[in-house]
Amino acid sequence: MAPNLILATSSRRPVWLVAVAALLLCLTPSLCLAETTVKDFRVGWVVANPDGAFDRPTIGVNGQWPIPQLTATVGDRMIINVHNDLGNISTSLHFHGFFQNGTNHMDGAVGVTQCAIPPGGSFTYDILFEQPGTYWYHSHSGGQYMDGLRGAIVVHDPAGPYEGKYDEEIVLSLSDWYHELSGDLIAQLINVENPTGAEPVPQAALINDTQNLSVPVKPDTTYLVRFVNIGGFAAQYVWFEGHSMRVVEVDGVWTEPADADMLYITPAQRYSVLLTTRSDTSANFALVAAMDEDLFDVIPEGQNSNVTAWLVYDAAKPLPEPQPVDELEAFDDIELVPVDGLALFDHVDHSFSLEVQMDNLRDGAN
Ligand SMILES: *[C@@H]1O[C@H](CO)[C@@H](O)[C@H](O)[C@H]1NC(C)=O
Ligand SMILES: *[C@@H]1O[C@H](CO)[C@@H](O)[C@H](O)[C@H]1NC(C)=O
Ligand SMILES: *[C@@H]1O[C@H](CO)[C@@H](O)[C@H](O)[C@H]1NC(C)=O
Ligand SMILES: *[C@@H]1O[C@H](CO)[C@@H](O)[C@H](O)[C@H]1NC(C)=O
Ligand SMILES: *[C@@H]1O[C@H](CO)[C@@H](O)[C@H](O)[C@H]1NC(C)=O
Ligand SMILES: [Cu+2]
Repeated sequence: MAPNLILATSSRRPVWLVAVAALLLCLTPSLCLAETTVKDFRVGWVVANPDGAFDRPTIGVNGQWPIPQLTATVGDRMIINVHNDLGNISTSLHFHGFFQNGTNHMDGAVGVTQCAIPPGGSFTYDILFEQPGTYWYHSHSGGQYMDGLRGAIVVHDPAGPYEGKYDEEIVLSLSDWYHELSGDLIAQLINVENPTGAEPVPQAALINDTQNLSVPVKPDTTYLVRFVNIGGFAAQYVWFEGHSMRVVEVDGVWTEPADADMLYITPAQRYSVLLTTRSDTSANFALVAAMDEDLFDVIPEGQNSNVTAWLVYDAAKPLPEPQPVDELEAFDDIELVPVDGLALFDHVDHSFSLEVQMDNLRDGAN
């Protein structure tokens, strides 16, 4: 579509020029809804304690943590002026799941597609949201996002197949929390003392970067619940007590509705589900996320591997302790069918084999 092309190639054009272009597009009514938002993000150290253990240095935006959710509609453009106020380390932002066609230098992968933003430095990200769905953004400098620089992105889709089929939207992040800073964790990971490459194990699971979250809901209401795992290592099983889910999106792709009782969501993965609430408000219900313990080499003492949130129908009623489930058996995502109906390619023209091996370096580090 012409308007998208104009905006997509505009990263080096002044904002006023884009504004004039947008104004001209308003002559075609359906195109004039696209918005350009300008944000200033000062990335700096704050202190946070999301698992109730102790305060630790955490990376926030404009003095706040968790960092803000980015919300847009397909066609919107967002200009984010990032200033590195961290003082002692460099940073970057990566917008996970976006193709960045023609804007590779804004992809945030430090040392691969862009230089790091040094302490005291600035960089402007200019993002055109052309893909609908649930995404996230995070630092792509070392393992730094595990220190907190990670948040959800939602791109609304007025032409989407579920438009009008739900009443409200709920965005929930899943993540893992470490008591040590990422620099120390990476040093443990890539180390001669760790020849198997076992990853450091997180101390706690979090929902929305906290524990014991209340999610207010209304009866007889259908919600589009968007889950995004913004964690560093742990995949999580997720389920609602007393409610079932219909999966409708995975990783920015709309799917035919698929019934699910439990999801398995790996770091960086996203799922949207339709959830219809009950008609009566006589009780509240737990929503549980459980880290997949099979990934862990050791279980740290006092680890909070399960985190609970609640669908709160009535804040005056108790928040029930979740019941243990017999088996962690998640929905099989191979069953999902994309709504776009694109046919599979039927044959292979060229194949290349790559042999990948996890091995030790000459100094003994994995
Ligand atoms: C969440 O609730 C549990 C159980 O009451 C408690 O141990 C934990 O400290 C709470 N978490 C936070 C962050 O307050
Ligand atoms: C950077 O500063 C933070 C906050 O003061 C501190 O906790 C951290 O250890 C420092 N990191 C490095 C690599 O110097
Ligand atoms: C990327 O953008 C170019 C130039 O606008 C276009 O020709 C190409 O089809 C795009 N590629 C994809 C995969 O969308
Ligand atoms: C959960 O976090 C998202 C931001 O990622 C926010 O939009 C939402 O309001 C939060 N939900 C609750 C119930 O606090
Ligand atoms: C987390 O929940 C699962 C499912 O109920 C249970 O099997 C597991 O024991 C729980 N883990 C902990 C540490 O309580
Ligand atoms: Cu990512």
